[in-house]
Amino acid sequence: MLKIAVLADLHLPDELPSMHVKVLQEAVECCVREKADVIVCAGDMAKADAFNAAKLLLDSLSSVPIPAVITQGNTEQGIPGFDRMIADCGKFISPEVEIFNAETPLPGNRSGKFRILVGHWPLKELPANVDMQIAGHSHIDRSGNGIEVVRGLDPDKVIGGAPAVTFFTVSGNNCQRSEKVLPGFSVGEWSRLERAELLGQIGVSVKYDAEQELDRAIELNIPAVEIIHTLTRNGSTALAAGRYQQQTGGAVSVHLPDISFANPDAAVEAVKRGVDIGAEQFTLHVPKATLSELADPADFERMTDLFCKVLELAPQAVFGIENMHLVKNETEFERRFGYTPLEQLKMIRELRARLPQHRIGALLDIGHARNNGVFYRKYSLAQWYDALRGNIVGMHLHQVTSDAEGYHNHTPVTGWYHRLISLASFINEWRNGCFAGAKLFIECRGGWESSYAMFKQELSK
Ligand SMILES: [Mn+2]
Repeated sequence: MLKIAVLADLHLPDELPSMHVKVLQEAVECCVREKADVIVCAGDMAKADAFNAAKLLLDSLSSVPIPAVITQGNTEQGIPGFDRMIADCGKFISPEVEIFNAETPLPGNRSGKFRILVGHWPLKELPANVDMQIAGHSHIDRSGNGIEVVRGLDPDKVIGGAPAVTFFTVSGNNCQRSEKVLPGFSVGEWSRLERAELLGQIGVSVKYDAEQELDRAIELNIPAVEIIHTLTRNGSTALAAGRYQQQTGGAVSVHLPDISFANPDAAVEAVKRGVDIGAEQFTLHVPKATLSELADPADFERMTDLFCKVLELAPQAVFGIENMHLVKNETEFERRFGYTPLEQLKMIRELRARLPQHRIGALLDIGHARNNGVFYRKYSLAQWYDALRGNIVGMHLHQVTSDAEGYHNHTPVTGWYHRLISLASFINEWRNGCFAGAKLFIECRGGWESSYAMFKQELSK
């Protein structure tokens, strides 16, 4: 009998420390605890260009007395010298089983042993001279026709369940598969009290019909609502917001319009209307200005002046400055400001320096952080949480979907571990206190009902 442990798709970044490093340690410990005979890495364990991460991976694996077979994923093909680093990890032979990575030529003649091929990409069809393929890449578990795909370990990408080590126990021609989920990534581990606490942070973004949506929020006793500023022009919104606050004790936030040099006063009237309807919190985007418009420190100061003019109108309120995402046709260099955690923090720090009595922080739009062009490769969700820790006053959440036309924001949230946003990393950071009670507003096109119902059901168990 032989027990094989499979690690895959961790996407370990070079910027250490991070949640992913902890996952690596726990995954390796899990292999030891479960008495694996061999560890198989099915690719994409380290991010592209992440040389230090690749070294850390190999160091962790060599710190335990278990042999390893490692194959290269698409990301590792970009790490200089990775192929040489794993040259000794091309195969594993036991009396019963032989395991080859995709880089090692398969011996032509069969030895009669159970033969496993480890590749990053799942094959369409199993070659005749192989009994089983182990693969990663798709971040979701799949099993059939001898091709075994594992969901892997990345808390930002894992689909269908929490990050897991997959085990195969081979005995003769029989192979049993099982998963060991890593601790810390599932609300099922939480106490009833913790689940209720998170549900108490989940609010909704009112975008269409303020009266109808606020009355529904009263019915469902939703603890917070964010109202888009255009709806506050209507007198009936003020009445409905009053009803909502009175009957639920919930918090009202207003999403303000963008401030830009072209439209410097856009948010002035909106914040006044927000104060009138009793808003405790406001969301403002980072400045709607290009990098070149803000390059000169004098221009950045001029923009900060415009923001201060708005913030001064509501000294009692909390202000969340929202990150934005790279949009079509924008390049890394010719784009607007505010697509990285550092830019979001820069704006927040400027404002705090100017208005020390105000409460100003980050409104982290998780969906925008995910759908962020080239920047997603640099700043995964776990890295956003890390960078903004201690500064988050609110969040927006929607799912991101992709098709032939590209990525789409503001689609409904249907579960914890879905494409393209997996909330395993969020679950982990929530317990670390990263979000410190900040409200999480569901912000979906077409309404929040189904997404809210999902969270309510999951967190009321
Ligand atoms: Mn948003």
